[in-house]
Amino acid sequence: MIKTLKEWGFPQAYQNIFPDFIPARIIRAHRQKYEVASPAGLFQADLAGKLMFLADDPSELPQVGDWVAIQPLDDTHAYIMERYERRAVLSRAKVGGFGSEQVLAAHVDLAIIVQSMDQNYNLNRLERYLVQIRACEIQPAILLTKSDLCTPEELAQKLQEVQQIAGEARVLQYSLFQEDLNPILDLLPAAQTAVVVGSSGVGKSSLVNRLLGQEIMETSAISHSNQKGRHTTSHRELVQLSNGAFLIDTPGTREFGLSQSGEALEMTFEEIAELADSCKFRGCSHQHEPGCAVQEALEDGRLEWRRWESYQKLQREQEHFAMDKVNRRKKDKALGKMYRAIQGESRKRKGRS
Ligand SMILES: Nc1nc2c(ncn2[C@@H]2O[C@H](COP(=O)(O)OP(=O)(O)OP(=O)(O)O)[C@@H](O)[C@H]2O)c(=O)[nH]1
Ligand SMILES: [Mg+2]
Ligand SMILES: [Zn+2]
Repeated sequence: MIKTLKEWGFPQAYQNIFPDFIPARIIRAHRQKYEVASPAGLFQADLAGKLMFLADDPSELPQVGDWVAIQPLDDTHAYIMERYERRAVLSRAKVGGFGSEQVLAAHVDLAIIVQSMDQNYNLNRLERYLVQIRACEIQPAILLTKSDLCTPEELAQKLQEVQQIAGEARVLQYSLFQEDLNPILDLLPAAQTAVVVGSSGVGKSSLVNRLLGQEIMETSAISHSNQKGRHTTSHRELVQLSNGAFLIDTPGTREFGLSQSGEALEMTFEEIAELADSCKFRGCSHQHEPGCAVQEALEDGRLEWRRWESYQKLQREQEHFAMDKVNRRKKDKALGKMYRAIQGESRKRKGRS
């Protein structure tokens, strides 16, 4: 429960924005049922009508991690009256969403990408997470779990491969049997918020429980990770560790679609961006042009084919998302126009009768 707002990282600048209500943080969200923590205690909360109607996009609705202003109804129930403006938001492309995004968590400082060192281990997928997280302007870190399932040689190799693609992101290993949690706790300063993301079964909730020192999150009885089977965690949830840091557990993601662009792709594939700078032609597509530094580096092995293919795939995906977004906006606009025209027509008719 919130003791002081400062300990919870409530931004100073928000202090006098909604003076009639109590500030609270969303700790659980399931469809439009919320649980919030506030200096006045924990509440089950519903959205006030205004918030529901004003949201022209579901991503505007409060999500786990959001700061909101509440009006208690009694000791256990409240209405969410307002949502404070968001700092960093972790989002992804909505599956089949035609260029729309889904917000996974709000006011996030760090995103820990969890991958287990069994069949879940996949560098392309790590790169996808890195790009999207960086595009959201959130600091990424990588945690390789289930290190007990690897031989020491495999472990060393995987750590090295991941270090190579991680850039400035911290890379850590973890196993349920590991005693020392300090390297992970070092990532999590008091009052900061980290979200754990990754496929189902990689051990996200087990880790959160370990860090809490309590079995709060439900975890799977089967220890192998899967991407197709049932998810154990069904909703996102925010908890506070005894060191004062916040952690958001999330259900395993099957698809972590790219929804943003910007510098994140170049940041994640630095060697490709550097090579592209020395191509002979500006605007080189790195396919068949003479003097293409990328093609040369691929031929002499300085650039890995896997990296190049992964980069191209993510780039295409970003472009598709941007295009879908433009098309969806156009369609929405056209629909809005049609709707207004129909309304105008019916008003005219009413005026006549
Ligand atoms: N061998 C081994 N098993 C682990 C480790 N960490 C977690 N597990 C097991 O992996 C299984 C899945 O763990 P969960 O924590 O439920 O996975 P999750 O990532 O939260 O999965 P979802 O909630 O479905 O997204 C459980 O049976 C854990 O006991 C580890 O370090 N080593
Ligand atoms: Mg879980
Ligand atoms: Zn080129």
